Amino acid sequence: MSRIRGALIGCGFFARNQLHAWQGIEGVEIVAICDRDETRLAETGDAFGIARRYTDAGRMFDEGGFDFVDIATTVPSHRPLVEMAARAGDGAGVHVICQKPFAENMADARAMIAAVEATGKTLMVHENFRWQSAVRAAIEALRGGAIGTPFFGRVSFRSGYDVFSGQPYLAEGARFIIEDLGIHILDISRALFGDVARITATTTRINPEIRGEDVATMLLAHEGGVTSVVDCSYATRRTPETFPETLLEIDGTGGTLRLDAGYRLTIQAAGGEEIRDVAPPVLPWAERPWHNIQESVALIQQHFVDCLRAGCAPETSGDDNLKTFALVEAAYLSAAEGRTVALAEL
Ligand code: NAD
Ligand code: 89V
Repeated sequence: MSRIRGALIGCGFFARNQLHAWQGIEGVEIVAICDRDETRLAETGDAFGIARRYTDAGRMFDEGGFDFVDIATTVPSHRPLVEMAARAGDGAGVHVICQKPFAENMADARAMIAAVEATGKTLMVHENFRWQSAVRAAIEALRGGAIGTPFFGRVSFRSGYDVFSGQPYLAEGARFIIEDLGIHILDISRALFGDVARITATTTRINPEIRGEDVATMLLAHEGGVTSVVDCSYATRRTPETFPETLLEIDGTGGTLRLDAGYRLTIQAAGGEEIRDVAPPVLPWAERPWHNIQESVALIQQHFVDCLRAGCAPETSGDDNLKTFALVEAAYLSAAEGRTVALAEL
């Protein structure tokens, strides 16, 4: 596969990061964009020099001429758009990237995975936090055995940053922090410690101006024996404000790993200590403090292209991400019913 052509649906708040990142990936061209909102469509097309523009995704798929679709809309449209992508080209389908949260419920997620699977095309969920370079450095150190076998982990995201001005829909849903942000942090825990057998969660809402929960504390029993705490808050006001950093505390049989505020990675093992600055680069189109997330967008999209070229499944394939999505559903169930939930229940 030499030149890869893509189309993007959803020209909103986050899509511009994806479009900038595509511009930096060799051999890829975004040939068409779609948004129901004509103003956003025109602004995005002009900003990125994309001439083929659609307000109707069905029409875009009918006219075709691209190998993959990058779905950057919010969750209610994910299932219809993924199924449209699978029906494209008289059922031949196109490769699909879909933003998180992948689906509204487990049944939809399973149907979407099955639809793409039937075409033999690649499906990747845009679950980018595990691709943040600081998080990646920790994942690689752990997988490389730097602290022996892990037995405890804390994966923590606590902030008071105003995410609602850029993404007003976050204040409106019955669900907020686990579905939007916790999903990333749960996925990092899975990337570090493997799949999860049971979860116990509590949630609360501190900010009276939003509908959903803005604090969640989750205890995960991983199948391999690790216990991890995944804690998320958008009600934590302190300096320094660490948005959007995920902090890590991991204890292993041979040492400890900490990823502290300011992207400082400390590994203590075998009587020694290594401290590394793992701060992400600020890409030319990026801006602080989002540069951390923005770099991970470029990295996950490069990974998708590498997988297409190599003919292998992306790390966050539909099947893989179903396990992260199940953790979200299980966490809400646990918090609602005040009990530990086995993932096998879902
Ligand atoms: P947004 O509301 O700003 O943009 C979504 C756009 O999609 C809108 O312009 C809307 O008109 C368009 N749209 C919706 N349904 C459509 C349809 N059927 N056909 C054509 N256009 C349609 O949302 P956003 O903040 O950009 O978020 C989009 C997605 O990205 C969400 O799922 C969100 O959770 C996710 N997100 C991910 C990250 C990350 O780091 N991975 C960060 C922010 C947002
Ligand atoms: O990454 C995200 O999904 C964003 C934010 C960092 C604000 O939670 O919605």
